[in-house]
Amino acid sequence: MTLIVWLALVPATLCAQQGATEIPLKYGADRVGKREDPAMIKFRENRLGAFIHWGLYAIPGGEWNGKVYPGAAEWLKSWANVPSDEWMKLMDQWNPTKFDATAWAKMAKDMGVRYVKITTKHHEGFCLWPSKYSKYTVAQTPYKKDILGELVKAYNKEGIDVHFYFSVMDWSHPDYRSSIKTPADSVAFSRFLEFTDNQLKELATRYPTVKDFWFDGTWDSSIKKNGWWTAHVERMLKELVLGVTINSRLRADDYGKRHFDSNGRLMGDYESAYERRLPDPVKDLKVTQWDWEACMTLPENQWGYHKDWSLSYVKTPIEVIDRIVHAVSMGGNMVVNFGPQPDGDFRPEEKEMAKAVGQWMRRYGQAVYACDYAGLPKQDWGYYTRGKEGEVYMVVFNQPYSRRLTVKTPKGVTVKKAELLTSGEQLDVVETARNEYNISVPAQDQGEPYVIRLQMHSKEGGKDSYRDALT
Ligand code: FHN
Repeated sequence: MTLIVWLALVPATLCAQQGATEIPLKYGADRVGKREDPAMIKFRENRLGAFIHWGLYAIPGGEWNGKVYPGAAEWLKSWANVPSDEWMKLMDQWNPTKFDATAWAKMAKDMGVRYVKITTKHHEGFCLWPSKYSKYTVAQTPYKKDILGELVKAYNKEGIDVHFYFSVMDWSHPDYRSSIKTPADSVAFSRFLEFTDNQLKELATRYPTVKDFWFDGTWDSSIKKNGWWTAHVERMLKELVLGVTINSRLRADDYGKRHFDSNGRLMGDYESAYERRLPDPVKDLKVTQWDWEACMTLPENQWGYHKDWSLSYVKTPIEVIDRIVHAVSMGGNMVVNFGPQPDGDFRPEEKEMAKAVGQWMRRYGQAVYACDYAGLPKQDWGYYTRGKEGEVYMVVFNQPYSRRLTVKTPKGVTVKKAELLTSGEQLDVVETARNEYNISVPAQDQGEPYVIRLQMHSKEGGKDSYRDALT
């Protein structure tokens, strides 16, 4: 049996379906299992993305009328109870003189991200493109220009895919309802859904290179009760943009069940519930059955620009890299958030993080891009990933005092060779017990998380060199 065959068996085992009674659904999952077309494979192989949260909220940066609110800056309108017409006056100050789409794209390229998710419209309702369906857009600001269009062009020029974040919940729209209590609400909300359809069609046709729509603000009961509409949006966008991917957060089924339908099947193309958290690498292996994407902030919970980051712990670049690799080791993507300043520049902490992640990715990206769950039991030193050719990487975050890294293999699988990815230094491989090995750490301290490439062999029906204990 080849190593690849052994690895291919792992998800199949995990996928075993339980024989539950099927609930008939009109608006449930369109598919069972992962999409395997070229666009989805590209989405998956990209593995590392950046999130851009940029809107009017960047201007007050968490402060309203002299009071600093510690909550997420993009929710300030809600924290400070600011009426929409007052909030929208911020548009008069939207003039990001330092905004340079080419520089943003270069920074993303240097960081090693393969895609960028941009907030076309966040909950506040301000549109980064000149939508003809709203008066709250970049076109009505002193800046005037189509920010989204500039970014799509610049990122694509660097070979970076662009994904559109879109909040269905829109605090600026008079017809939005969080719940439907009266027939009048129902009429207003129908108008709102039509407006949303128009904006989405506009985005899909104005920017045809868009690769993904990432929906947010879909948790209200008004939307959950209109599962048909979420299924319709997915289909509509897929007809407009060939290969486009859609996150699970958009969807609700006939019974208002979100992400996974009433039969437990994923709706949309990938699970997007992992926000500021990750699956447990030992207990949550079920996530390897579907595509998924996690997103993270640098402070605990700030997506848009907040002027005072001292209010929260800010993650170090190594912690960011740890989360990226953790996600990939469980078959997911990671998206790292940026909240640009109102002047269009990035704060120094974000620039430093992007630079450090980029330096690491240039050395070790081979163990991240196009990699997947390796099917080996988790060890304390870090994470395994598996490359497209079946090669296994050990990404070492915790260097043990014993200077020995434990590797445990399934029955019949042996470790033949271990080498340091950067220099090719051969590391000792010692078989210490049945299906258990010690790999020596590199002679020199690497001073950063490093990667070891393993050469493994799987023998069909081969005999183990240890006798089964008859106990
Ligand atoms: O409320 C938003 C939040 O501001 C941010 O955009 C995140 C990103 O995943 N999504 C929502 C909360 O789930």
